[in-house]
Parts: sequence; structure tokens; C-alpha cells
Amino acid sequence: MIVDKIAVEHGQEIDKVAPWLQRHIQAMRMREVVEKLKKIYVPSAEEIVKYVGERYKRLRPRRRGLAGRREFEIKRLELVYNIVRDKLQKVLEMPRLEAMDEFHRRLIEEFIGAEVYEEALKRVRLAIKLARRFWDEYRVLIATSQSVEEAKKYRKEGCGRILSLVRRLDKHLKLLRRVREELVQTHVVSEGLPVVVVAGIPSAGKSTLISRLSTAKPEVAPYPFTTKNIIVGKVVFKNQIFYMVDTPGILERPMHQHNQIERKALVALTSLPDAILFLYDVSAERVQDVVYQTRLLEDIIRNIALKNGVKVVIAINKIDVADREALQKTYQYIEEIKKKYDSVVVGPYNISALKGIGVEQLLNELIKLLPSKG
Ligand SMILES: Nc1nc2c(ncn2[C@@H]2O[C@H](COP(=O)(O)OP(=O)(O)O)[C@@H](O)[C@H]2O)c(=O)[nH]1
Ligand SMILES: [Mg+2]
Repeated sequence: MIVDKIAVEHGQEIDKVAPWLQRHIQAMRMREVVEKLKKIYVPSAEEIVKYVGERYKRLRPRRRGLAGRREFEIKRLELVYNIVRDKLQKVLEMPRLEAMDEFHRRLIEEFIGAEVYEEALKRVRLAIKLARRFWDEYRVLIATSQSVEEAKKYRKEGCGRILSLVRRLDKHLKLLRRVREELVQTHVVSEGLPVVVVAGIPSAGKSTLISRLSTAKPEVAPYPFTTKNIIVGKVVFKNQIFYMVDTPGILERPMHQHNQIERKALVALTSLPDAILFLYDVSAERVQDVVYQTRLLEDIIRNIALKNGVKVVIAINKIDVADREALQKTYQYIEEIKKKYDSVVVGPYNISALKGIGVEQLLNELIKLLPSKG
């Protein structure tokens, strides 16, 4: 894998390299994982068996007599073995957990379980090995059979044993297939560009801001293993291209209110951002007061920013219709937050996502925090 080479050439292990390089490695891994998964097809056991059956029907004996029969039955066995091996070997191209970027790895760890995933791959590997053993064994039995009946009997037995290996893999194949399908969906954030994750209570203006700043209509993709979505806008600003990501329902409430799925989703999400943008809603229509919003901010600082060494940029949104009292309180709370988490917090910037007030200055600050393209 290319990224391992980079780390090795730098003479260091991945977690010891500089943060920017680590980010770069993660981004490249992320892309590699998705590119790889796109090219893999994970069949069900039933599909493999059915495919074998179709191909099997087309085989015809070429010679008469016992020698011809042996040759024919070996051909049939070989066909079954070859198909099973090829299909399963393709499945084994699924990346090992240790070769994955953190986002994808954590998704699997949280929603599937690391052991369950590795076990599935192990079973597939084992099935290939056993299939090979049956092929070796039964090929000899058929080749040395003393009658047409005996040749048939061994072929039946050999094919049966190989196909029963496949049938017993069914559960594991289904799991790998699901993992593949879920992770491939993350292609919209897997191009290797820097990521800014936007947080804030519902109606704070996250969607409005992302729509305003993205070059095209934001893309919506399923958040793997959940019924939630990831919304991604691509932002181009002064030579910098990055993603602005919204994850509705995940960074909108303090974490003690999260259900199990949201907690898992958050754990995976933690490794994604290069910076976090937190939006305060200071309008009279805000659905939560600013104390609540500050608690959410603090949660995000502790659970994402501090753990991953990324900054949180604070923007006070809806400045065009700000409620005076809420605005003043917000300044006070932010002051306190800055005292507590001085090195992590940037801002605040007053903006109106709707009217476009202050957004250029905000972008200027945001891009300073992102790894540069080159
Ligand atoms: N006046 C005003 N309204 C805004 C502003 N930003 C967003 N809104 C409105 O607030 C509502 C919720 O915005 P939305 O972007 O959907 O919030 P989200 O839930 O955080 O994605 C919408 O009606 C927006 O038009 C702003 O800067 N000023
Ligand atoms: Mg929204």
C-alpha cells in the first residue's frame, strides 16, 4: 500500500509522524479503501452455487470409456473448485482493518465489531484452503477410480463438499457484503480533500451555510449503518478546496442525549474533520437557549477537537436578526469557553448564513486551519 511506504520512508510509524502527514495518510487511505471496495463484488453463497450450476451444465464429455469419464468428472470438479476459489479470492481483497483509515475502521468497530469482521475474512480464507484440499484429494480419487460409477461418485462427493463449504460461509459473506455496500456510500467524503464538519443545534443555519458556500448543490449520502445522512458541500475559496460536512442528528444535541446509534456514529465521525465549525443561533426563534448551545459546544470540544487535535471555529449565526440579550450572553459564554480551552477555539465570527454577512472573513479563517493542497 502506497501510504505505508510513505510512513516507512520517513522512518517512522504512522502514529508518530507529524499531524499534517498523518492527516494526509488518513485521507489517502480513505480514498484507497473506497476505490478498492468499489471494485469488489461480494456474492452470496446462493449466487455462487447458482453460478456453478449454470456453468456446470455446459460441460460435455469428450471421450468415451473409463478414461474419458475420469477426464470428464475431473473437469467438472475443477470447474467447481475454480469458480469457488476465484469468487472467494475476490472477496478477500476487502481491506483488513489495520489497512483502513480511522473513519472506516471505526465504523466497522462500532457497528459490526472488529472481531466479527476479521472472523468473516478468516472464514473465507479457510474455505479457500479447504476447497483446495478437496480438489487435490478428489482429483486423485477420480483419476484412480476403477469404474464409471466410481468416478461419478467421487466427483459428486468432491463437488458436494466444496459447495457445502460455500453454503456454510453464507452468514459471513452476507456480513462482508453489507460492510462493502455501507462503506462504498462514503465515496462523497473520500476524495482526499480536507473536511470541515459543521455542528450546531437544529435550525442554527448549517444547511443554509453549506448551500451558500458550496460550488454545486450539496450531495447527500447515507451515513453508513444508520438511517441518517451525511451532507457534503464542496467549497472552493482562494486556491483551497475542501468539504463542508453536515451530519444531521449527530452534532445537534449534547452527547448524553444520544441514543446508541448516534453514539456509535459519533465515535466514527470523530476522526473525519480537519476543523470543526460551530454555529450559534442567536435569533429570537432559536429552538434551544444559548446555555444549551454552549453545552453542545463544550461536548464537541471535548469529544472531537481535543481527542483529535483539531480546532473549533465559532460562528455566531443569524446576526441579521440577533436577539440582543442572547447575543450578549453568547459572548460571555464564549469568553468562558476560550479561557477553558484556549488553544482549541477560534473566533467568534458574526455571520448571517442567509444574507451572506461575514462569511468571507469566516472562510479566510477556516482555510488557515486546513492542510494545504500541495
Ligand atoms: N434571518 C436568518 N435566518 C437564517 C440564517 N441562517 C439560516 N436561517 C434560517 O433558519 C432556518 C433553519 O436553517 P437551516 O439551514 O435549515 O438550519 P440547520 O437545521 O442547522 O441546517 C431556515 O429557515 C433558514 O432560512 C441567517 O443567517 N439569518
Ligand atoms: Mg439542516
